[in-house]
Amino acid sequence: MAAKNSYRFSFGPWNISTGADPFGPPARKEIAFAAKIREYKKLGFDGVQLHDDDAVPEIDQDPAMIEKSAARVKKMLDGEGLFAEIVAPRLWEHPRTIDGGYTSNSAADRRYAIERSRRCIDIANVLGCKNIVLWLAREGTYIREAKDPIQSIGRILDAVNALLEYDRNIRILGEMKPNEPMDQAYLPTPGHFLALSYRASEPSRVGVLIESAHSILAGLDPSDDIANALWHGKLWSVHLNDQNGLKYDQDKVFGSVDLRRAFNTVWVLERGGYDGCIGLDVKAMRTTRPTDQTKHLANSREMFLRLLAVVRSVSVETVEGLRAERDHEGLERYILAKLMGKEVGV
Ligand code: 3MF
Ligand code: MG
Repeated sequence: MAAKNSYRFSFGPWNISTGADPFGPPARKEIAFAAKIREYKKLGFDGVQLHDDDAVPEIDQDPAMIEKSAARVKKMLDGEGLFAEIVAPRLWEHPRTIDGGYTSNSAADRRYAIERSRRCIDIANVLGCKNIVLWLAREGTYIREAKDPIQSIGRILDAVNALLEYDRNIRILGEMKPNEPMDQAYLPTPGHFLALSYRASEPSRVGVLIESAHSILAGLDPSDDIANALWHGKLWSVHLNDQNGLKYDQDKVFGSVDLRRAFNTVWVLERGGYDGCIGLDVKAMRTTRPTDQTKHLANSREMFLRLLAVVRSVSVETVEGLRAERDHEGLERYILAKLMGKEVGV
């Protein structure tokens, strides 16, 4: 596969945050949406990932008003030379989706979740964006008995189909995560969602966004998850970040925990011909000072580009030769030496 020359980078405005966590109040002041948008170009980003209510905070108003507000955001993005890469319905913060949206036991709440997702598509259309991301945050349970697990899978498929039918041009990207906020999520990995995609009314419009930390939380290597989705021709976006073991979702700087894992992620994206945006879903550390609150984004982008240079310096012939010889120790040394940089006398 021919190497590409350049990648486009994206992130969501939620990645510039106050540092509030479940145990403590904000550590920094909230930055206005418009001010966040002005940071993108300075940081080397062109794509904006949005929730429906990032774009239109009063999401429960009349559809015509929603489109009007979205048009203002489109103007704002155009003014900065930015584009909307994805829009995601934020179903997990609304009182009517408290027990899940598509899989809620309440028929009225399920209807709300689908209606809300249609509004998200309306917003995406105004923004000129075709990618609708579904992070199924509350589609799961705290205790297994709380919902019917078989029926729930069918309900998620029904929701996907309802959205495909609502708009013939959009694509649905499942962003899967095994846990948090729920104890167990339905369809916990990209592989689960890919299986579902083939049962959708139009499988060619259903794919995935893969987040490194979510794969790690499921005990999987992000590069293998990514490879699987690339093989299916269904990797349409990524959230690169890092994660220190199995605990709450950390959204650390890309490559900051496991450089080799990040190297393999870049390798598979580059060599697998990935042509989507390099999305970053990273959080600043809680105690970061306001003046430094976008450094984690710049650092993650730089890590990607530096690892890309390393990937491109790896000789395919050398790797193939070592594979053919079954010299995995030699291959290990070759890769580690690449990651360590310049050879020094030992
Ligand atoms: C949670 C996530 C989410 C999604 C976002 C867009 C808040 O672990 O990763 O970030 O990425 O909602 O789908
Ligand atoms: Mg994410």
